[in-house]
Amino acid sequence: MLRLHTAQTPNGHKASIALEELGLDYEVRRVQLDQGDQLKEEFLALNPNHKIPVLEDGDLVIWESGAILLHLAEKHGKLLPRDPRGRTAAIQYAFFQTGGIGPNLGRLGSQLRRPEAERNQEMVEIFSGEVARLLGVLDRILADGRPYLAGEYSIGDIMHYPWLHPMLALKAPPLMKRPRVVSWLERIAKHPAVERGMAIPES
Ligand SMILES: N[C@@H](CCC(=O)N[C@@H](CS)C(=O)NCC(=O)O)C(=O)O
Repeated sequence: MLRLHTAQTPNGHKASIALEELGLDYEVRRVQLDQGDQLKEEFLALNPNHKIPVLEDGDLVIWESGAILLHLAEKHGKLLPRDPRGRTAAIQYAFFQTGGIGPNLGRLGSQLRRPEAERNQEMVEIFSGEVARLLGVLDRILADGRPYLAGEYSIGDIMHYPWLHPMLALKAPPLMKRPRVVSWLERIAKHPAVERGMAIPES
């Protein structure tokens, strides 16, 4: 039995995209973050760090999106290249996302969602500068013409997509300046499982 505790957020979408890519049957438990469901004892028993996504796979409980995707990919023998170098590269890009685009775009987004007068302009500049720099790093990685970060489609790509999707949808200038990154995201978007994963949980 697979049960995904999730919400309509980029970190939640990483897990639902991976589950859809693998064609697995799973139950979805919607966590209402704005109502504090994640702080309730029942949820803290699953993840003391009070964050989605959480995956229950039988009696195994996994939190942290990277750990969830790695577990699923290893268990089902997909979304990780078979050759050891490619496999290591895919894991490297997954970790790169959790330490890079994730926290920086997350903190930038939380500043930009505030009314302008309440924003910390210094923070906005720091995080937007770092996001622009990380887009440049992705651009350099993709400069050799590889279709996906680790050569073939992997958890490294899935980890990035839901975070960069809003920038793609908004045609955000720092992203549009990086046509290779745009093409890579558009390539990922064409996977039917990505569209399905992005729609979970249904509202
Ligand atoms: N490093 C974690 C981050 C997860 C995360 O930040 N989840 C957010 C939603 S995108 C959350 O549940 N926040 C609720 C809270 O912090 O109370 C992961 O990759 O799974």
